[in-house]
Order: sequence, then structure tokens, then C-alpha cells
Amino acid sequence: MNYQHILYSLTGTIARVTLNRPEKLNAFNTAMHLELGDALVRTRAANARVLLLSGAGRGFCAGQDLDERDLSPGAPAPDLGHGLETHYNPLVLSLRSLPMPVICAVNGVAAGAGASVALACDIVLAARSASFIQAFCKLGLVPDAGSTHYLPRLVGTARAMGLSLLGDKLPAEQAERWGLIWKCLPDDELMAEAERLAAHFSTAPTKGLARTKQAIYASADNTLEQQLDLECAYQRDIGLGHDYREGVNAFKDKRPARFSGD
Ligand code: T3D
Repeated sequence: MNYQHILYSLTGTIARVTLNRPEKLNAFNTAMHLELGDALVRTRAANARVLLLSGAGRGFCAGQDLDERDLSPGAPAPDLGHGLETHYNPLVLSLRSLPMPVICAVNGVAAGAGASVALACDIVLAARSASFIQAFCKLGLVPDAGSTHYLPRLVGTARAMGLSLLGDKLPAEQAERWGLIWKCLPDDELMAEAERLAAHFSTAPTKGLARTKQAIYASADNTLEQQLDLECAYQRDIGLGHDYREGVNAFKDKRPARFSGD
């Protein structure tokens, strides 16, 4: 597939996707969804070890492209559930289940489903000038693409409620203070830090990290007993692999480990 709404590259084991509709702050249209879905399939098939997601221009993503919705008098009401089932929900689940760390570099405003997609990623960095807006309420909508799942878990019910019912802009620095994201950085340091992390993950024990992210995401809905069982199953599996053996041997040899990702 040729991409027109995203930029995609795979360099070594680092996959990079840049949402590329800057004139619309990278709002999602159907074509961009299809391209992004294809890029994630390629990333998984190529055995990449890290994915870096960002946006072109001054925004990260302004959510759904509202120009795709015709709500003029007499126009039929769209089936918004269809768009979620077809595009947003598979996208979120795909990001969450990718067997590698997914870094999101939020370079500017992340609004509506754009904020949801950013929060679906495993490590979220944001430029100081960036912000997060639960814009849904301004359209009379419910937060979607996972926002009602992530927000209360990340920042607690009171803040999730305030953000969602008011739709106020949350500056990146405050998002970091509230624990919504991993780190807020000066604008001119964002991509360098994102690339530094991508390089780090490209030689990391990928399978162990993939299991780690699965375990952490599962923990919110599991009892302690269930989580102990899950850790046990994952550890048993990981213990059979190359990278555990390499990690222990490297420690004993007092040398850097050479992880293969398995
Ligand atoms: O429909 C469904 O499928 C339901 C699912 C919905 C999921 C959602 O994501 S709902 C939420 C949709 N998004 C929004 O409501 C956000 C709308 N945008 C904004 O509120 C503002 O643009 C921002 C606060 C994000 C940024 O403001 P600002 O002042 O920095 O930029 P701007 O001037 O508003 O936007 C720049 C351009 O991008 C502008 O175009 P123009 O006038 O220069 O030709 C603007 O129209 C365009 N743009 C921004 N967001 C969208 C958009 N065009 C289409 N759709 C957008 N979402």
C-alpha cells in the first residue's frame, strides 16, 4: 500500500509512523485509518522491536476529521459506532497488543480520539507546548477510543471526570504531573528523546518487554491471585528464551548483554 496520509519507515528494528495531515492537525479520516492499520500490520510482520508514533506539523492529532461528517439539515445521522468498530477500536487494540514498546511523541495538541490514541501507547512523551483535550463533550459525544478506560486508571476518577465533562485543555507539563504521561520535554528535545528511547528499545529484550506491557495492562482488571498466575506463566515462558540466558550470562561476565529480542 502507498501511504498518502502517514509517513512510515522501518530502519533496522525501529518502525516509525508520522501522522501526516498537518493542515488538519492530523485529524483521522478513513484513508489515514486504513494506512495506519496497514503500517501496524507491517510493523508486526517485520519483527520490529519498537514503534515510534508522532505527528507532522504543529499538532499531534485532532481526533476524528469532522469534515467527514455531514450533519447539515436533512442529512442522515451517521452510525458513529460503525467508525469505532471499524477503525478506532481495532487501532487501539492493535497498539496495545503489539509485541514491542510503542512510544508516542506528542508534538502538539492531541484532541478527542487523538488524545485517546496517544494514551493507548506504552510510553507517552510530550512537547512542553503540547496539550491533551477531551474534546468530545464539546460535540455532545462520549469520550471514545479508550479514553474512559485510560483516564480514570491513569489520573483517578475526579480528574478523569473533570477533563471529560469540561473538555479543558490539559497542558503537557500538568499531564506529566498528574501521571497521564511519562515525560514532558522542551519542544526542541522531544524527538531526540523519543529517538534515544527507540534506539534503546531496538536492542532491548523485546519479548520480555512485550510480556511486561501485557501484564501491566491486564493488572487493572485482575485480582492479585490472577496477576500472580499471569506473572508466573509469562516468567516460565520467558525463562525458556535466549534473552534471559544472555542477560544472566552477561551479568556474570560483567559485559553488556546482547539481546536478540527472543
Ligand atoms: O465522528 C465520529 O466518528 C465520532 C468519533 C469521534 C472521535 C473524536 O475524535 S471527536 C473529537 C473531534 N475533534 C475535535 O473536536 C477537535 C476539533 N479541533 C479543535 O478543537 C481545535 O482545532 C484544536 C483545539 C484541536 C486546535 O485548535 P487550534 O486553534 O490550534 O487550531 P485550529 O485553527 O482550530 O485548527 C487548524 C486547522 O485544522 C483548521 O483548519 P483551517 O481553518 O486552517 O482550514 C481546523 O479546521 C482543522 N481541524 C482541527 N481539528 C479538526 C480539523 N479539521 C477537521 N477535523 C478536525 N477534528
